[in-house]
Amino acid sequence: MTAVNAPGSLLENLAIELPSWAFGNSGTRFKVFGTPGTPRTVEEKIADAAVVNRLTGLAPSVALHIPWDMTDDFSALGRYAADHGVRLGTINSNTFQDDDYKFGSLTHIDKTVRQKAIDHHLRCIEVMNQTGSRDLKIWLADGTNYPGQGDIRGRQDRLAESLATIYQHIGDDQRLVLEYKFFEPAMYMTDVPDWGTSYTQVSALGERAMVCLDTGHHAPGTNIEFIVAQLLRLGKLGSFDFNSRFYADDDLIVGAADPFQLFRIMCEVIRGGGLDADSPVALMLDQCHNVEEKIPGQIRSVLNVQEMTARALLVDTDALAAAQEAGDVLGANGIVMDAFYTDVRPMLAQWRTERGLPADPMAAFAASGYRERMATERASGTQSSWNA
Ligand code: PSV
Ligand code: MN
Repeated sequence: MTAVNAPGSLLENLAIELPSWAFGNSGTRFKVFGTPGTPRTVEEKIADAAVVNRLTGLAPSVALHIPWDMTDDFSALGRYAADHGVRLGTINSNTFQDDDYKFGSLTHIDKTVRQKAIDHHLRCIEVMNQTGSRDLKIWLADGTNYPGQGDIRGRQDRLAESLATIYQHIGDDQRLVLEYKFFEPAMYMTDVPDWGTSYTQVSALGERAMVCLDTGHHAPGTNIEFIVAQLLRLGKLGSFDFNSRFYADDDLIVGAADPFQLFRIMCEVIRGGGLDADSPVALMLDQCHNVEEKIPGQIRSVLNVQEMTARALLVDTDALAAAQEAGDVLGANGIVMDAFYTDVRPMLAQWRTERGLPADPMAAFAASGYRERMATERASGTQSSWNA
């Protein structure tokens, strides 16, 4: 077995995409707190994301949100990102902040509103053509609050029709990934609430349409690693949005609420080939840092994913298979728990040092003076937030 930290280990393949919106201000329904030095432009968000990559070697790409990150020249933005050592990744569409979408977007009963939402996605594909992005990620706020408010079946049919129109414009090297979420903002019925609905809808489209699994979008107690295993088995797991939750869609730092769950998910990712060199699975973060600092928040997040991946790679799979075959329940469980309880942090510090990275990226960021420099340089202007 290759050592977890040896060259050639699957750990080398770990790449985590950062969301541009994690670097802007965010909050709850009650308050959005600003932080000194928060980016004011998409370029500044990319510059901050590049710092995370420079210090960890784990985050080579940045996802954009349209229209939040709209700019005149996406080719130039791509060059800007490359100059900072990162590339532009997934393009996220936004059909949830326009009055026309009050009763839905791709599912809306009014054809003109549906067409407007479809056109927005076609614009996103044009952006992808300029940025060289592979994935169009669709998350819909569509749903209803009261029984009877909408025709559940009719909305599914319209969704299928709208997605088919968008999918026709997806290029040969591009993909459409459909994210599901069980509630919010709609409270009674969400049009894409679960992996089964997303799977059903993308399966009808074709090979280049896949499911996006956001770890925060499940009911409490859901066995997420089972869904991971199933989607990988079906060849339809396109991407992850990593974050963690205590109560609802909390968008907290991945691995903060339940590192054991993240470990179990990474075990299934590895088991299903999700870390192999030719894997179609994109690992992304979808988080918001409401009260903590944003850049260290993102550094901590990618390190958490790396830590749980390293622990998952420690599972002695041969011994586990033997224990399973022998019906050795506690032996099998012990093998998994041994891996989970192993402190891999010294080994990962060494992994970083060998690659010319700081052994402690959190300390390196604190000592870099970047935070203080940005607070001065970005003192004026309007800080980015959840708006266009
Ligand atoms: C809303 O729940 C959400 O967090 C979805 O998870 C999307 O991925 C994200 O916003 C960006 O649109
Ligand atoms: Mn998400």
